Amino acid sequence: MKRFAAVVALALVVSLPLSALAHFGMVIPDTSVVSRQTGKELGLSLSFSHPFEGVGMPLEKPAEFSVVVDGKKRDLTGTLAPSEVMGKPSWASSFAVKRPGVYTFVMTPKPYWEPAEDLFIIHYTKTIVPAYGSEEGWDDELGLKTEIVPLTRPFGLYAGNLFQGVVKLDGKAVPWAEVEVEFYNRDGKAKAANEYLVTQVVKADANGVFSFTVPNEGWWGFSALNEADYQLEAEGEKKGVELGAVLWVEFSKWQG
Ligand SMILES: [Cu+2]
Repeated sequence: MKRFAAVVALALVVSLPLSALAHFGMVIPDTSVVSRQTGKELGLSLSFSHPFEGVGMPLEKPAEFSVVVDGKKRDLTGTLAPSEVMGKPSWASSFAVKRPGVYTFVMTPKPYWEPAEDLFIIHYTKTIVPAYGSEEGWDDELGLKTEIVPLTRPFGLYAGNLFQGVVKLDGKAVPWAEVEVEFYNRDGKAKAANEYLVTQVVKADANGVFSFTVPNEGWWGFSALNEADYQLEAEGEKKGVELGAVLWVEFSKWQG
């Protein structure tokens, strides 16, 4: 009986590919830096996806989408328009960046019920966009339920740079937090020789600080995962909630 249970458990593990686990909330602006050259109109794409594999999931209209600059928050939920990312329902927004500053865009999705993992998923997703030469406030903590506070300035980065951040949950650093890292394989050109190369994993240290050296240019997502201290109901039962603190950062190719 014990042996049978072990075989069933093994079969379950084997049948659930690693890739099914690495969902990422995504907030991808059409430029990582706003300048006179790019113009003030910034388009943003919000989705819930498997960024390396290009497999989308439907994203319900987020509970909130906002931008924080100089400690002030502006609600942009009303600007969200239905869109499509990786063939699945997603959302698009557009924001006019009129003044210099560091603009942090934050998506708070509604809880996503994932039957395959028997839990809800909420990925608090941030992307930090500087405008017109300003860099004040790139390391601000917004006070989200969970978030990655960057220690490396999260823009103006080269591929090959080391990226560091602190994982916070309820305002406190999370020792040994697990952070998943994934490349946004937008054109599908990147190939993974095996499934471990799709999502990479790093753990924070005793102070909640994680470090990762990014190998290639493009957008990279960092997702720190923690279990919520509350449950939500699905299928008539209380279920666990995975809280993700997601940060998207663009790395540029060295020129010259
Ligand atoms: Cu998924």
